[in-house]
Amino acid sequence: MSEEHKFVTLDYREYPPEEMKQRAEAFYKDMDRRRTVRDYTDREVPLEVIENAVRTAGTAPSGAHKQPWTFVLVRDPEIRQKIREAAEVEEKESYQHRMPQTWLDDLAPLGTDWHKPFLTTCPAFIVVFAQNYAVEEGAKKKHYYVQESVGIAVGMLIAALHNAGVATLTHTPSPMGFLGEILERPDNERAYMLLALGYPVSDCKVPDLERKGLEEILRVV
Ligand code: IYR
Repeated sequence: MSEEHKFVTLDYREYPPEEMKQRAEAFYKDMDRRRTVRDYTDREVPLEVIENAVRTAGTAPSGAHKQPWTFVLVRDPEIRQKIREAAEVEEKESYQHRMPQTWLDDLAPLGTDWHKPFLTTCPAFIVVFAQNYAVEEGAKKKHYYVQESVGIAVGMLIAALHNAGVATLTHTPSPMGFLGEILERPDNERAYMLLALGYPVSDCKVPDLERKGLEEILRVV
């Protein structure tokens, strides 16, 4: 163990088995109500709520604790319009020419297409950037397991927003290079995902999906 790394006592809480079970079930039931929402009102979400959700995302574990992420909260209507236009150019090309028929068939039940109105109707979105490396005093410093680390952070961000009553939509325009350009991000950052957020329209409809049961996703050996 390296001398210069300080260790502190873990703030660990053990719950009695009954409470443990109750907490696990309650968390699952609440998370099971989360659905990806495509239809938003323009109602503002309090900034403090989004800030705390991003703080939560920033608690994710990461390779060598490099925390290789940047979250850009985009509220400015002009920037959102610009991003929507650029995303729709790429998405139109993807849906019409780049995605094979099997992929389009798989998406058909979800009702998605190249139109991305939510990018301008929702009050804000977060563009998550992955830092492939760091730059310290002009020198490149290595980051590790960047995709895994940022993926975990995004999952925690979605859970944190859901917990606060904020609906989200993971959007992956492809290719995503325009996001770094419009948001003027440095060369070490690559757009990883766009997360639209807000309040669903009243009587919001979502696809009637079923989730795989535990017997399909868990093997105990
Ligand atoms: N990138 C597009 C298309 C898309 C792809 C998958 I896989 C989805 O589950 C949903 C959409 C988009 O973000 O709309």
